[in-house]
Amino acid sequence: MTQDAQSIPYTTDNVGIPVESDEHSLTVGRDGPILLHDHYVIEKMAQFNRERVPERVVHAKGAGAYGSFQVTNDISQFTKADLFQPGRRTEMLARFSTVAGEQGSPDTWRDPRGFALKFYTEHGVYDLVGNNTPVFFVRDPTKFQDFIHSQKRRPDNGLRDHDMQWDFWTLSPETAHQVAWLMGDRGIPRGYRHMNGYGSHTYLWVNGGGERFWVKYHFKTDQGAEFLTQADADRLAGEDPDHHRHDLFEAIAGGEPPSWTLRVQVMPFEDAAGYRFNPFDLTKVWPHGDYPLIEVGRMTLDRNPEDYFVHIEQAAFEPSNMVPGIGPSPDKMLLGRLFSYPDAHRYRIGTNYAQLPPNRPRSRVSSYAKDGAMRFEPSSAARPYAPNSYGGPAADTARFGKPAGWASAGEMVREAYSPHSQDDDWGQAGTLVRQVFDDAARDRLVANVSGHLKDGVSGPVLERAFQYWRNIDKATGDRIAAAVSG
Ligand code: HDE
Repeated sequence: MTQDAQSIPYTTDNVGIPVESDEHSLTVGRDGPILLHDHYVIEKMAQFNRERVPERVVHAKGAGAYGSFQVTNDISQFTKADLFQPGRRTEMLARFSTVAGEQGSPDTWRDPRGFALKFYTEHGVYDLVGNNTPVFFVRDPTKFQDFIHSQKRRPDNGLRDHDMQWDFWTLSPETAHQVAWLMGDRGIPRGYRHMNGYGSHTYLWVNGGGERFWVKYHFKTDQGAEFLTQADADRLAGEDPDHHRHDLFEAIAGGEPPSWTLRVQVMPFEDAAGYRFNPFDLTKVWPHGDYPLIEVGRMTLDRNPEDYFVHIEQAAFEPSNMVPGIGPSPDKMLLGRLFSYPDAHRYRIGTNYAQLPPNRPRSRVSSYAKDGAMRFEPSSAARPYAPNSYGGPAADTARFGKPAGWASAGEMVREAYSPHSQDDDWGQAGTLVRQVFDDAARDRLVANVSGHLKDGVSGPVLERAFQYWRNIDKATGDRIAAAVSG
């Protein structure tokens, strides 16, 4: 024992009672039976059996850190949100993650990456829960669960299955844009510090005068966006399955805090109806030439969590946490998510999850919530009901009463979005492959896709996959078919 005995704390049980031994159960004589009243050994075994909370059903493997967001440009003409006011600095938490892998899966699998941000603002917690891609596979939440099922493990053999992945993708052409992203270089970032983040959805901003704007968030890494080749990723999956978690933790511990510059695209509220693409379709981007990027500020992550489970495993990010000046948009995927995340948190970490250290606001809570398992904050009101005449909280509708929303009307239907003039499933994917990828990136795309298709994809699905890629870009599709059939 190197430290002097005085400085080492004595072992206690969970309620602080000094224990008699770290190594020996209580028995009758040295060789006799263990006694039921050995409270400490029972506490240790029972606690051990209850260490796990359900892992996230998607985004189970990740890493996170605390930091702050500093506004560097005056964008108050677009939003009254407290954290985006000139000069404001806001404490925050970020968590990055893969999507399909379980908690023990390798960081370097090909997958979109979660880019979840929690801002502790003066008006409550604001969560922006995005990915490292500006688009997503599907555009209706009804298909999300099916999509995820096609990417994870089959119920019959418990195995992932490329045939199943391509069966879903080729039967759902709206996936083309995100699949082109996924199978390209951005499908395996070199590390969490070396990838961009996006809000992905279109959100609504409201300024102090009540004017509304549609916005898209872009967090550009200040470390430079870099990727891993499939071969490097496969090697690292074996050598260092926690490669990205290592990298983030050690960079911060080593005094190299990563940062990202936030810029937004702002669309005037009235432009949405006539825009050439459906601005609320999550499978589409807004070309930057249409709505250029405007700088907002910089997020810097400079503090590792002191306890991974407490601060990262129990972090509860929810797109429904939108503060005054920020609202949803008609994006059906976003609207679906507004229900799903709080539901997931109540199931995974309990009804009072908002009181846990990573989730609790830094600003005042004056809600009428009370009781529930593991509650440790007193209720805000001795008489927990509204309206009430005993000084309980009352909504300030003069300041916060106008919902951030839009007009809506029509019959109840189950149909796709109304198409805008240039809406289709292949165009933007083709633009990505032909104009954003260079020759070397296209070569790697062909190698990545053909390598994936060769691994277990059956005849009919394979033919559909070749046509899927030809619909995206004929030359690339032909190259993929030749590489697989070659
Ligand atoms: Fe998620 N997603 N998601 N997702 N998602 C979850 O919430 C869901 C989607 C994203 O680090 C879950 O707490 C639905 C898009 C991230 O803790 C769950 C739909 C985007 C994280 C859930 C989507 C995301 C999650 C699982 C379709 C990028 C991890 C555990 C309507 C814009 C956050 C949990 C963290 C986690 C639901 C689609 C990003 C199941 C229903 C699109 C970064 O509630």
